[in-house]
Amino acid sequence: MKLNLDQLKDINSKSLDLHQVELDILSQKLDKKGINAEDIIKDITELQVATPSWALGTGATRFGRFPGGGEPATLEEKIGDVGILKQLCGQTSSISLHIPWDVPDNAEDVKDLAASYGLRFDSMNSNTFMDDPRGLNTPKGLSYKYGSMCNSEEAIREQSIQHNIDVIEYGKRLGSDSLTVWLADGSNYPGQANFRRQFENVQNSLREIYKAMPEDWYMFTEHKPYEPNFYSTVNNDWGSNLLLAKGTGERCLCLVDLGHHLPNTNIEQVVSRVIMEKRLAGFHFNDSKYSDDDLTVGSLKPYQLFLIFNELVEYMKGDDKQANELAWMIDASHNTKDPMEDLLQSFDAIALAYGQALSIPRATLTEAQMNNDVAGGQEIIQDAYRTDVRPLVREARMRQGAAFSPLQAYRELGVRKELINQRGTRVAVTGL
Ligand code: PSV
Ligand code: MN
Ligand code: MN
Repeated sequence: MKLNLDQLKDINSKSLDLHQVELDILSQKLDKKGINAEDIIKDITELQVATPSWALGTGATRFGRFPGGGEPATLEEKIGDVGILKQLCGQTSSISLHIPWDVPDNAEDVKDLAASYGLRFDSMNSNTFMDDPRGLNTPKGLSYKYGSMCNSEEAIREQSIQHNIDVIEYGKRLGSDSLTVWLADGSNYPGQANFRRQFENVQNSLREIYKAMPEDWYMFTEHKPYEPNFYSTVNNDWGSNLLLAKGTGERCLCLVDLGHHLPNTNIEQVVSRVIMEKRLAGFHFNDSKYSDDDLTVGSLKPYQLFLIFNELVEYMKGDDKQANELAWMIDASHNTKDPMEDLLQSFDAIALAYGQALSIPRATLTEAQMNNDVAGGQEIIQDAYRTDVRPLVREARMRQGAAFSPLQAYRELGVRKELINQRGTRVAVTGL
């Protein structure tokens, strides 16, 4: 399904009068701080965030699932949904696949289909946290119940290495250039496993996978302190992640998933440290109140998101660069919302936090910091956070032919209804 751009324009036209007034006032306000609104609009336009294939279907908890209908069942349909998101918000132009959930039957055809929507393939995600019922991630038929790369059995470690190599092969054919490795590996009870032995097994396995990567590929390792193992995980925090990355190779980088930190962790400081070591892969954006990644980006801790972007903007506008482009992705799944609506809200929240961080007068902030002006520094940061940059985000979208309000346009155009008409109310199990 492709949207009718004229209809989108008509919907936008209803909001244009007031929008122009708001945009002018904001531009003048920013100008007073020495900030050019046009520059921010350009930067927002360029920030493209990947859509994960597994966020397009309704998520679940272990207590149940409440799918809404019209969900994509095939990789082709998932690509179609990302195409719609791109038309609506202009902020996503790639899709990230999870193998074995998204094994392409014919990678070349799938690549062409994506290109017809203006999409490419972002990082490839391997999956050794479950045994695929079809055996697609267990080439030797062995279970990952007690871990994959950390496993005490060599054959299981070899199997998980092989699975990752298979994922690289799919990715090569699709035109991806990175592999994301998230491991569920760890233990559920004290005494179950030896921390050091597990870590060394994972480290050695990652080195084997790294050797199989093309020379222009990156490997991203993703840390997580709990779940599905609840006593210990091998890659538990950014420190372990950095150790693994450094022990693996130059092109192994640390991915930061916002839902994978213990309560009250200063994530923006983690980001700063990892950047300092030139090992930041990028992000899995989401939000959470208690744990993991199941709430919409920016829905609970928008100030934290803004502070993270503050660190990122400092890096992006600075001279001391890493060799890699940062990888931006959403990683969330929702039990009670239309997944497409949730993604549109997420893209919006990311653009807003980025726009706010771009509106910080950096030289003035540095001056306040150098003069130990504590309240002054805080004021500068808070002033940027309290600036309503929505007119800039809307302008960035409309200049690309996308929607003034993507969520409103999605509803007015009856997209979900149309998808249900086409696909029915079937339940598409896309992953977790
Ligand atoms: C694990 O919680 C995670 O964040 C990893 O990125 C997985 O690939 C993703 O969720 C999907 O389950
Ligand atoms: Mn993640
Ligand atoms: Mn997660």
